[in-house]
Amino acid sequence: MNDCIFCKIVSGKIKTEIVYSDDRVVAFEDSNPQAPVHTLIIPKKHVPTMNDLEETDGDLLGHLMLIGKQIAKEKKIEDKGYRLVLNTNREAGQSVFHIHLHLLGGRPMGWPPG
Ligand code: DGP
Repeated sequence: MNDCIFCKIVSGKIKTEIVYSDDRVVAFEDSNPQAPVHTLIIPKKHVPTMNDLEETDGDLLGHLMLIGKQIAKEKKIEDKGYRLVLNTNREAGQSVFHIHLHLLGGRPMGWPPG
């Protein structure tokens, strides 16, 4: 999508610190971190929301989660704890309409989330 910020990060038009990249996903640091570790893992293909995923995207979604786990290990928060969060639509706080998994950690977190 031409006007999608995250597609521009995928294509390299917008420069950001890339933490991980492969043929299907890219991970980079969130520009407005909410925790000491706040990394976003996104699919390279443009999918606006969770609601747009199809049965055939199951492997992709699983891959996003597994890369989140891998980065949590690299950032040494795997034992203390971390969250993998995927906001869907406005009421849940989604502001960028290209799905992204938030990896959050490095501090204690409350529940339920605000
Ligand atoms: P959400 O509110 O769940 O849609 O999360 C969007 C996140 O994306 C938010 O935490 C800030 C981050 N973000 C938005 N634009 C950019 C950008 O251009 N670069 C980076 N690195 N992060 C961005």
